[in-house]
Amino acid sequence: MRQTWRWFGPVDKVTIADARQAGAEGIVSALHHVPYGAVWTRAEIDRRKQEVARTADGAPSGLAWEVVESLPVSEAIKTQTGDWREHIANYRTSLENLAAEGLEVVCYNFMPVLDWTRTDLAWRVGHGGTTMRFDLVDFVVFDLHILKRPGAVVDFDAALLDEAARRHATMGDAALARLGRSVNAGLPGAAETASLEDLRAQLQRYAAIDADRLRRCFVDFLSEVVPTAERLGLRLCCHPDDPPFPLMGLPRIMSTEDDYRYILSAVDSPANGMTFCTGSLGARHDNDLPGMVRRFADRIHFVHLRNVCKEGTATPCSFYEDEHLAGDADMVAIIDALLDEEARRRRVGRGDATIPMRPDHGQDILDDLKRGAQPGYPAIGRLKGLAELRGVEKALAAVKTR
Ligand code: DNO
Repeated sequence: MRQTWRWFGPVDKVTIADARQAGAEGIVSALHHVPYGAVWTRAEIDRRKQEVARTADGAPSGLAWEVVESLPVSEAIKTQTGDWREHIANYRTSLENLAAEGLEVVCYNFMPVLDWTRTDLAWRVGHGGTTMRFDLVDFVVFDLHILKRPGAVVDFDAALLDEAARRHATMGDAALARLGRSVNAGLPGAAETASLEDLRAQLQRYAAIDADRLRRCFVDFLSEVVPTAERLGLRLCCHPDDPPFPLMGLPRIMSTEDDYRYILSAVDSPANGMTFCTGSLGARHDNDLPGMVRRFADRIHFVHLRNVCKEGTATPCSFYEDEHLAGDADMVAIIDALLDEEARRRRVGRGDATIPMRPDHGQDILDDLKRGAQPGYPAIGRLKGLAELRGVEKALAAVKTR
């Protein structure tokens, strides 16, 4: 696999030089400053390429921007309202521009309103470092008592509502404010600190959109952009819902094996692929991760390797982000299946036989605790994850060639 590393651009407190020292071979990035729905121009794409190509002292970094994460799909497109047709045309233009600048792999997601969602961005783990956590009870407290979403009570059973009421009674203003900030961090545009009012307005946009309707909007979007991607030799790859279940009454339609099967066959093209995120998909017991790698193998264009530890056997459940080789997912079996797919692609002469992967997230350890990088994207925690994953890959590859 190609060992890549996510970089958020010059604002990222983890530098390109750090990525190089961590052993990354390529960079995953996006034009985070461009508003959703607008065109990514060649000039802006080129600027990011130049930023990746050099370290802060001007020396060549030896790294290139290899994967786009994400080219965002606007809420207008997802709901087919407002300027959605123009946004789709712009999406196609952005794909043209990315291809002209030499990029081939484009990750995106189709989650309404929220991107990833956690209730604690710095949950203390046994070794003294911190990690991100989704606590279902805290989330219910947020939904009922902070967001005060009308009708939220019908989404939860009596036992969970009781527990949330008890938890809420123990929480002071500071704890509630912190919870609100943690959930907000996963909202697109979180940098502009989306307010609760904005969130309520966004939810309102989805009042008449159920899972079936959202799925139709998704297929319509893909029918428009996948032919362009195919013609340009691009590989689009949809990231799964994180977490993989509905939140705040919003439908989520990329959470399970059936969800992916439906979307990949609805627009059946190699350009319509999957970002295989073990951490997101791994937060459900009914997702058989190594089996899914084998069944979707030829459409996996990008891989996020991360591991969660689930608490409870139901969906939804609480979970926290464990170390890359700890947690519930059988990382060795997953990497084994990915290496088999790479070998198969090489046998059939596919140009994309080396699949880009990145160590997804990492716990904050050692100096990470002082650096204040993007939530989930510390330098040392990810370096450690990448080192462990690289070791697994190397060992499995050696066994396979024996
Ligand atoms: C979180 C990430 C997601 C991902 C998007 C892809 O850390 O995995 O935000 O980038 O969902 O579109």
